[in-house]
Amino acid sequence: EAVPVPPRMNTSQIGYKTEDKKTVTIASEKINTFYVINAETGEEVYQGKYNDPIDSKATGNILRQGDFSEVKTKGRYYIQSGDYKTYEFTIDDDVYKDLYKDVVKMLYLQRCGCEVTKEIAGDFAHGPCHTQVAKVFGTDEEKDVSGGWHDAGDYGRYVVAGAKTIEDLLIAYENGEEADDYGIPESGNGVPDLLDEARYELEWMLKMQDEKSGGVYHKVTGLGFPDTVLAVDETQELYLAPISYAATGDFVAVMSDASRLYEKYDKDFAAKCLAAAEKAWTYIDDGKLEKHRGYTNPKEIVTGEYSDGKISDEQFWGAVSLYRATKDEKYKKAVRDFYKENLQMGLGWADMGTYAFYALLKTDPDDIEDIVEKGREAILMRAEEIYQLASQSGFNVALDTDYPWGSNMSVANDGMLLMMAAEINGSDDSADKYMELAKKQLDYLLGNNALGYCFVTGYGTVSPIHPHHRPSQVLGKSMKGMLVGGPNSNREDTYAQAVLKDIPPALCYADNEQAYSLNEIAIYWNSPLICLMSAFK
Ligand code: G3I
Ligand code: 9MR
Ligand code: ZN
Repeated sequence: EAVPVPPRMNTSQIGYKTEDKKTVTIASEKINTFYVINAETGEEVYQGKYNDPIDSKATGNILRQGDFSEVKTKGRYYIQSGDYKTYEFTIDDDVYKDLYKDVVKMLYLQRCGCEVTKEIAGDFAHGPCHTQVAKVFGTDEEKDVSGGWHDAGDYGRYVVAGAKTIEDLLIAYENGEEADDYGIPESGNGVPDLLDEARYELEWMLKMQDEKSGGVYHKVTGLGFPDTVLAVDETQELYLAPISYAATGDFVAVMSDASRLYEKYDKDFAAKCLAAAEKAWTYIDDGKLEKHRGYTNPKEIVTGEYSDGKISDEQFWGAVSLYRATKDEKYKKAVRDFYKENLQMGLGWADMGTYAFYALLKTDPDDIEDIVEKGREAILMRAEEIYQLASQSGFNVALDTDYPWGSNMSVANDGMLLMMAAEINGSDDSADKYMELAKKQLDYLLGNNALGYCFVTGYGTVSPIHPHHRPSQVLGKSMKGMLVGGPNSNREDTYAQAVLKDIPPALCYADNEQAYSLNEIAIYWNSPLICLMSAFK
């Protein structure tokens, strides 16, 4: 099978707001000049020169970037250089409105255990799915854990993945995203939609806690991945996989945050979240830290493992968030006790250190100034690292030649980190530079990348139409508003291995429904995109 040749010139396929920084990338060593053309009139509105060539190992090409930020007049455009041109894009201040709404609504469409209505979901509507009780693996005990979001292209519900997703929504909310009109059933109820949507997952997560020990089950899935069927047709027996320290630490963190943020809207719910967090904390703070291990699948369960050998970051995040919510001295002490020099930084489902430090920076620092300072340094150091790597990439991203599974999440997460750095920085000129670069992470995801894909389904000129997403596969058309995983240079499915043998890292992608290591979708890939877009929409 031939791999399609990507276009040589790329911009965001959605477009830019009038005042945005705007860049185009061309794969060409020789061409020096580009022309911005009004697509309606054919008129040339701007002429610019490309920057110095970049020898891009990730793409196997020489790349050059051109800046056309000066074009600020609303309209429809494309850019031309010699025989090459970009897809058309728009310059307008409401250019992200519909896209953002669908990217948020995607989470509603992933809801499990309730009716997803025809009115909102169209052909992706369904009745309550996965309502059967689950067996606690290895016992005869049964438990109701209905609700939550389907994780991804499969129908598993995983706590660590859910926790990242929730946290991204809560961060966006705390930074001012309070809209209540995205078209979910709760829209217009006086509670911001991001909080309503996050609560759907929080309510499920509360059920995932073992009341006795306070520990939290790692996930609920069948023993194996479902066939390619609709959610209501996955009727295999569901199992609660063993309690894990990662899930429990994450649970403490998001429940603590929920207790702070829902207080204003629903005191009872806030109190319930705090009680659950404190109970879960007792499971972690058991005086036997040296015995804590990461989760691994029992051999009978082969669904997503979300294994993570390093759990000190989850536990530290729990301590920090509980302290932030309660201001209680005993949790401040826990912050110190659970702090480690080599905590895993990150905003992933496995590496939560950055969430922890970001939260810590918003907490009363008395007596823990040294740890707070370490957090600030770590975030700013990473921002500077992203900045350096991005300047050598040709597409303004920090991916080098290692494109991991879900590389689009890495890009969106980097955007989030740059926003955090801009916020905590203190000196304003680097705040501007970090915000500009954060915005460029969005431009990459929307088309300014080596593949010439807008990686959100249903948007842009060329976007995935065959995602690994069971409902889309069964219905034979893609659900809208989903961010796919994107290029993965490790080629971790048989399709990728067969088709992408000699392809450079940044181009290891195919819009094929079998290629789950490239073209799956996930709630926690949409969520950093939501958080990122909330600052620029
Ligand atoms: O940790 C290494 C890192 O050291 C190395 O630099 C990098 C190289 O690119 O790879 C890193 O490991 C990868 C890991 O994700 C962390 O990024 C593994 O190769 C990769 O196999 C692993 O992929 C995960 C995948 O499940 C397989 O376990 C994805 O992150 C994760 O998003 C994905 O999640 C699945 C669920 O299991 C099931 N539901 C769907 C969901 C989305 O695909
Ligand atoms: O559909 C599954 C997807 O959600 C996972 O990310 C992926 C990797 O764990 O596995 C997918 O399921 C496939 C399974 O691993 C192998 N047999 C085919 C399944 C569907 O393509
Ligand atoms: Zn379901």
